Amino acid sequence: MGIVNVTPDSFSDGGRYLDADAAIAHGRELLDAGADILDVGGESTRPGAAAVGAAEEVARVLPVIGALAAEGARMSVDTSKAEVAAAALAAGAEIVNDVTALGDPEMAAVCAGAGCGLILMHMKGTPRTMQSDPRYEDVVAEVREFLGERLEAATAAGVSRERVWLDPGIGFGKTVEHNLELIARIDRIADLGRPVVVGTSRKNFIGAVTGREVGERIGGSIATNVLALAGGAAVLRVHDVAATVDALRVAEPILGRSEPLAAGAAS
Ligand code: PMM
Repeated sequence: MGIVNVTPDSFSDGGRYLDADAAIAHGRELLDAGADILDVGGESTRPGAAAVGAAEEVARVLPVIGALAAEGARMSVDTSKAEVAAAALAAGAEIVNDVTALGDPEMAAVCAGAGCGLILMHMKGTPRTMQSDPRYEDVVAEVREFLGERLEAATAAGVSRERVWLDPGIGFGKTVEHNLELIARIDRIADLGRPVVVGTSRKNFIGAVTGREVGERIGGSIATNVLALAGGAAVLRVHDVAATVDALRVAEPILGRSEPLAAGAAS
């Protein structure tokens, strides 16, 4: 899954693709580099980020989704707002990537009605507050329990279980140690029985471990993605698609996996 952030302030690529044409061109590049899905987002969720209104978010993502859908791209929309999700689905997105796991009470109905894929992610707190001293008794158990509970909430609200993917939310209300532990135990999330999405790309914990600036975290990002794959992750959300695809091409046969990573719809 290649990341297309149409935002002024995302932590690693904020401002670069705010212009629709630049974002569309970037999306094409990621597809050429081997991405199966583009994750298009109009609101930054980096620690401390300010919220964006629905109208502004729609104005950012819709031209990008519309243009890339016309070219046959498979896309998720990275939004926590039902209104934005509905507009993006109408414009051709097939998956809703909701980092609040149905925080908007209308979101499940939108997804159930559209029959789209739905990514439910764990976050402790909100982007504004989440990195101020997050604590868990047992981070893997707590994230697993939350995701299992949100999966049940989604299905109770009419979303087909087969359309849901789960994401431990690396970097969302977690210390460096929490993130490393979650990546080490992806198998515990995968055993909930749904495909697992993992997003580690260029995140701060990689900087904390390597001492590298955001643009120099590709090696650390690839290490986490290969290990997440080995642990049973199905979808890897990344900025550096070409290098990650190379790494996975080598890792997959070693792990005895020959299927493309994210083949078919959210199933
Ligand atoms: N991370 C970010 C944004 N959206 N969605 C999912 N499902 N999982 C993630 O880990 C995730 C996400 C923040 O990263 P960015 O600012 O590079 O987009």
